[in-house]
Amino acid sequence: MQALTRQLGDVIPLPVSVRPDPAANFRISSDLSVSAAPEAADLAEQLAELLRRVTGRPVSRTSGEDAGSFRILLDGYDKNLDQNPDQNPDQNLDAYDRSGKPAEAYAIEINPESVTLRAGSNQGLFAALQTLRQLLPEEPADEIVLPGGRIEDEPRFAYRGTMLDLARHFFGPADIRSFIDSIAQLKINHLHLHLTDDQGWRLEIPGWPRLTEVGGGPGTGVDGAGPGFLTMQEYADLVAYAAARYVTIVPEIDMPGHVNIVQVAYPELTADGRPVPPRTDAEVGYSSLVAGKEETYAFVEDVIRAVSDLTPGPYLHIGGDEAFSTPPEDYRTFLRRVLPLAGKYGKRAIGWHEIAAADLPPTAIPQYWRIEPADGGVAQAAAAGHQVIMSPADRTYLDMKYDRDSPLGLDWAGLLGVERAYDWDPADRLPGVGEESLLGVEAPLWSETLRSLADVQFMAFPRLAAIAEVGWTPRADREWRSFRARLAALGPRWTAQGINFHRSPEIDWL
Ligand code: TNX
Repeated sequence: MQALTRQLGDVIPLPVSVRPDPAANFRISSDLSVSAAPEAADLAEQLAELLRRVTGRPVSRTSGEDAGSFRILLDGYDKNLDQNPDQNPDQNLDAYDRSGKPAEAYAIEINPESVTLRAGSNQGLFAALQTLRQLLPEEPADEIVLPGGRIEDEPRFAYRGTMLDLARHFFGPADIRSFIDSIAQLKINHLHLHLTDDQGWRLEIPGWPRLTEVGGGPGTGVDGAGPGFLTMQEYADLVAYAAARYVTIVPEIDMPGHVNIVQVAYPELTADGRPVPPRTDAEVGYSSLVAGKEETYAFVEDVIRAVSDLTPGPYLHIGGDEAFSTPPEDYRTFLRRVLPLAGKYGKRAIGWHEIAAADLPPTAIPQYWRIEPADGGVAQAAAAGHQVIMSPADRTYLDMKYDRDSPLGLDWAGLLGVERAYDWDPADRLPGVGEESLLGVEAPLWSETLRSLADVQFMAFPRLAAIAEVGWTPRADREWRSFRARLAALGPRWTAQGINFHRSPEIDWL
């Protein structure tokens, strides 16, 4: 009996092309070795480590690209990355390689002699490794047989993201690292950190110490239950940790609304210069920076410069949502001054889609988050050539309750079951915003009702697996029944990893 643990296509997100060859299964034997190009040494070590864990056997590293039973091949120009000053191999997060192929494209070939991972970049090899991980058993096993055949794969969208709200409840570096580990396995490649809001400020900024002394201190967060902040060093370490897993951190500083804690810490930034009391309720739309005050822009520029300096990734999210207490003309004035600052410090601005009401620099990216079936501002931005990120709350908001019985979460966008998170398409969500306008999809997780990493996991999994497939797999290949069956098999893997996923009754968990 062959202990075939998985079929070749039992992977989330579903690969573009899966060609099984049942005559070519690979049986893991005692002499296991991994060979790789020197430029892919990190990946080789990760693979060796994974194999040691699931086989309980020693795994040797051999030199020479195609000498091992597991082979890692870097094809093409990428071998010369080191000679290219504008591409750092540790941070190779560009969406496309020079041949126009997505940088995450990869192939896996499994035959009786060997298992080969092949890609044009380390980023692609990392994606291949995540696929292979799902073809291996989740727990150590004596006999392991990998299904024979060939997978060829590449993403539909360059941007596949999720978001953690550190402002309503702070999650520390260990929790964030754990979350990064889980999302990277689903080929989610962007983590947006909502670092500031009315209830808290979670990133140290030079020259503005009270932001975190006050804004990260005791009693901050919703119900005062989520204190804490990241030092600059902790943030930089997290960015590096994410980059090593090909996850780009997208920092958000929310403005001009959602700034109550800023004005608690620095009353000179209120309209009349008078102090305001801290707030720990979950109301929105009552606070605003003052568009007509020069102090505002000195503050904002200091923050944007500091965050940009700490962030190697291309994006800076400036919020822009729910500025209900900012007069519309002030809102436009504010963004006319602030959006170009992202560019000044080398970043591409993302903003919640309300920013479409302002004059946008050509590279600015509106992120659609509402539940309405159409949005004139976003359609106009798309027509003007802007890329858009899709996060419609009724399909992607991981803080919505799964069903009426969900112990956590909100329901203003409706209940969001797993099928509902899966069964939609970003390219026909908004009229005038088609495939060619989409940078990708993101599933935000707001933390008003969350108190722990276990809560984060409960809300994110399994729905984030659905969004991961929506963002990666070609539309025509996606099918709920197939996804549902593959998802059932992820359950034991999450259990083995200690992930507190929601055992949704929509899935026949294994
Ligand atoms: C709306 S989504 C908000 C957040 C809340 C969230 C709760 C968005 C851009 N703004 O301030 O946390 O709803 O679901």
